[in-house]
Amino acid sequence: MRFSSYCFFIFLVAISCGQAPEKPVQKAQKKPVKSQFEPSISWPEGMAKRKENMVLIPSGDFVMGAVQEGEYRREYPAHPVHVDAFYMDSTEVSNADFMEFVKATDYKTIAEREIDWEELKEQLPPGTPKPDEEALQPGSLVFSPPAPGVALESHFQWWDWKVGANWKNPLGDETPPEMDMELPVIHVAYLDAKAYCEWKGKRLPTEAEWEFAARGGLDGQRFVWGDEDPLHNDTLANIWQGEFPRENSAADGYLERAPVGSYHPNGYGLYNMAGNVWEWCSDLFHESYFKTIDGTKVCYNPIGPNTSYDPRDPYAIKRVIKGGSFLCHVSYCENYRPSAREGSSEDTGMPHVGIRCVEPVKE
Ligand SMILES: [Ca+2]
Ligand SMILES: [Ca+2]
Repeated sequence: MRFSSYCFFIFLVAISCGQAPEKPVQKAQKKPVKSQFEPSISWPEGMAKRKENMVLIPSGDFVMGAVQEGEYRREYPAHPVHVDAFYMDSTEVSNADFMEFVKATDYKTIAEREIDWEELKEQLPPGTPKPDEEALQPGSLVFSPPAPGVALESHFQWWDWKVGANWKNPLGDETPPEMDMELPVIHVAYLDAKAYCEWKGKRLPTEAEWEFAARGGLDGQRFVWGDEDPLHNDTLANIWQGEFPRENSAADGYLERAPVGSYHPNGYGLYNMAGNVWEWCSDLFHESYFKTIDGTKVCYNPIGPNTSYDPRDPYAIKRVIKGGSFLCHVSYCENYRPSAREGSSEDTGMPHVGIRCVEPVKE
């Protein structure tokens, strides 16, 4: 078991509105990425378009990746992809959903387990000194806005390791607050998310499934609702308004998480595919994965690369996360676009990363 939550703390490596910006803040007109590919969507006949809290995502072809110039390097090149039909949870997994799982199984998330130094040091460069015992107690990372005047050259300045932080106690308070069961579960690692989905008889989406579903039938658009920039409309998604990471006006109604099912759903009836909390996918994260794909042919149901590599954090094994979170703002990152893709260490829970499951369509 890796414990890269702690590696993350040691090496000052972060995700999300949590990574160094790769492109300048600018809202200039950008040119569309050219594609000769014609998208298509086909609804399977005789399939229920809804079941329980899931919606049917039809099979279809789409252009995966950046829809215009100027996005992050890892979103290029855009390429044609086909995904088969599947059902997807219409909302992020809530605390109530996760509580049901924990009560039935006595499951402990990784953030609730002791950190084994012997295991941890295998993931660290030789000679890394053993940290204080306190730092090896169960915990997770919490968002902590830096004080005025502090330079912002490192995202380390807004992430703190907090003993006792976990999905039931997001800030690691001495007296945990009463849980809001309608909020999306957080501080869950990929391995926790996978365990939850499997218990439900479901699985995590592939990155291709997630992105196809997020587009909601609007192929070639920058956002899940179309082209309107959420900088100019506070009703579209739960993201950050103001100057990241110090000032959040919460003009969209939420400083942190919004209840699952908030805001308008996308074209398939999926809520919060942009913002609120990131969502785990099953694919390993490789920064250059798209460059290895033959874009002259349609790629059928891709499941991602065989290896993980993030040049910003080369020691970690990462999985793809999609959708961005309440911490995303274009002044630092713009990860609430459906083509945006990030990697997060598979054994690391974060206060802005959650879960959404899918289920195959049984013929
Ligand atoms: Ca917000
Ligand atoms: Ca989300």
